[in-house]
Amino acid sequence: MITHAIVRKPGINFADGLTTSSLGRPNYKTALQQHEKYCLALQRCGLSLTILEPDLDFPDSTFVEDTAVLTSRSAILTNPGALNRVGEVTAIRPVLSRYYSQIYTIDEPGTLDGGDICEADDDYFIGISGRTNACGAEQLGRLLEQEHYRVQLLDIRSVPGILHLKSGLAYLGEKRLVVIDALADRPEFNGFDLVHAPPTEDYAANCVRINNYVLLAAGFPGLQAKLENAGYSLIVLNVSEFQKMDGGLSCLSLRF
Ligand code: CIR
Repeated sequence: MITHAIVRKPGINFADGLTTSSLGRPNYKTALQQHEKYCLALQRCGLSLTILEPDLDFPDSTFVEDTAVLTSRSAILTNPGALNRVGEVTAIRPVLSRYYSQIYTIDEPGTLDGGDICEADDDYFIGISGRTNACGAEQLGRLLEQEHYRVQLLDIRSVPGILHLKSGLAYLGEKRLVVIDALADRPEFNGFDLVHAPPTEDYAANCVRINNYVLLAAGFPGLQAKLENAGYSLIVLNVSEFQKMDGGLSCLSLRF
């Protein structure tokens, strides 16, 4: 059972963050409204929220997921792969220390973004991406193995169109993953049921199972129908302004 989430409101300079998308500049007011609805959805899933104020020093800091990896026993502070996001971690440490007595770090030359880490009960998939390097992935892998998780590294650097592993992968629980086609043949997923995101709906693969609900991005009817038919209770959210900044549903919170 997940009980808490940490979120950070987007700042007025949110649109100055990093992006590779060509969807245009996000509208700040709309982003704030979408963020508020996201927070309400987390509460509907039963979570109590720690809502952090905007941090104008870091326009991407609303994407809190990238700053830490949380297990049932420990918090692991990341070392983000984008230089202008590294400082975001400093502000997250005191927040996590309210909840975790054991805090580890990913250290240079290792880099790692939380968006590359997909937890699937006893398994962890770690993406090696443009942000997470092999050294960072191995550091995290060792920490997780100490906690008796099974760890698998996936090199996703040649997969077009995804920033992080979880841009194309989500765990639904009960040994079931949502995957984009470009990841569907990976042998690491043997033993899991795969729900394929329709080819034009890759963005929606970044959905989030929280307790009895699945959060899904609005505008992706194919994946929505598949998940509804499989019996999931969906909360469908418009996150268009975050998509413009290469972010999505999972990146907007740290859940534990
Ligand atoms: C970045 O490029 O770092 C941000 N604009 C988006 C981060 C999205 N995070 C995630 O998928 N976990």
